[in-house]
Amino acid sequence: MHSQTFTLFQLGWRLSYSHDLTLQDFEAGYPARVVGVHRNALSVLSARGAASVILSAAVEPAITVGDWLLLEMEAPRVLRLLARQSLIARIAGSEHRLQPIAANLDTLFIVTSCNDDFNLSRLERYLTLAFEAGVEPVIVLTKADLCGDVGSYLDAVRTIAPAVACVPIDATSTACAEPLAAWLGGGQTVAFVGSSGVGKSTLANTLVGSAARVTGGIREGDARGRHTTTARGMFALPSGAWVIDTPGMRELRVGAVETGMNAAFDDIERLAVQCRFHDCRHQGDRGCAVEQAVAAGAMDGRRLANYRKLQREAAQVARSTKERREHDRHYGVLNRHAQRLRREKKGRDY
Ligand SMILES: Nc1nc2c(ncn2[C@@H]2O[C@H](COP(=O)(O)OP(=O)(O)OP(=O)(O)O)[C@@H](O)[C@H]2O)c(=O)[nH]1
Ligand SMILES: [Mg+2]
Ligand SMILES: [Zn+2]
Repeated sequence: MHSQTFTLFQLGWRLSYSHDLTLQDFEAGYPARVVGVHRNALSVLSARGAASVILSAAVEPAITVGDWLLLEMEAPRVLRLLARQSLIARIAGSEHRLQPIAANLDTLFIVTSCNDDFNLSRLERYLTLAFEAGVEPVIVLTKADLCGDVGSYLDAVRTIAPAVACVPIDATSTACAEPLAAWLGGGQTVAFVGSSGVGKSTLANTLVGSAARVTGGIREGDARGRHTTTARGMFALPSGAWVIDTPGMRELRVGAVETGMNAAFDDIERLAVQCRFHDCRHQGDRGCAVEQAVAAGAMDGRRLANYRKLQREAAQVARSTKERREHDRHYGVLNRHAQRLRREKKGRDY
């Protein structure tokens, strides 16, 4: 575990988190940041140092890496999950549960390689996720050293996200720290997402290694800076930034991401205003400005198809969320009923 201690601000604390806390809260507990999630326990860091928190029961909503908790003063127990400033989550399983990936990020590094992994529709998906969370996306193009034509990849990204930074790197080289430095300042939190094998862990290790050599803070091979690069962990770069390396995801299903889609597909949204019908589905509808743009070659048909696909997914999730809410409400009523019976019984006993 980290032997170092950090101030709250070094841990990424923002004043806005305190809005969620009362004076009583500060008397009962103290804030700590989740740096590791295990099956029945959490690793946390706070101004008091490192601690392990045993989770006694399933906590709803599921706590994730990057979360801020209020821990009990006397024992490392969770009093409360502090309101998240951002959450990257995906939809998992047939029940469409929201599965948190990382919380309280400043930046999302969307990692893809200059090879067969590169896929504009997948990038649009990740961009939607970042915009939905209100987190700045940066597209990191790895394996640029193995590619003879990096320019064509940069051009392709520009067609879907002209305002998003796109940084080609060789993740195995210490030189990659420099073009990424703007997002890796002290107290900044960045998560790496992308398919398996694109170089997320390689980049994480290089950033730890290169920065360590620059500052001389951590010896080569020292376990301190390296050991949390496991499945669900967050660790500090010697620059003071926090990195969350995630395992590659085979599929990334998004939830109800209307805000994110509006931002990721702002060109389509702008055109849609000119469609004849305000509820135009941009799919064979009469007077559709978006389809006209595709026919005229001003809009990529692939992009429109991907937009529709994400919309369908979001609608499907919204439907099943409603079903689940009804289900939960039903069981909630049963639970409350059972609790009242227990209380009444208890009342009689005493
Ligand atoms: N030449 C070169 N090789 C790279 C680069 N980035 C990653 N690699 C290699 O690609 C392989 C996979 O890299 P990882 O860092 O394990 O990929 P990952 O994204 O963490 O994969 P998962 O953990 O499965 O999600 C390793 O052999 C790396 O050395 C790069 O920019 N240039
Ligand atoms: Mg990895
Ligand atoms: Zn339309």
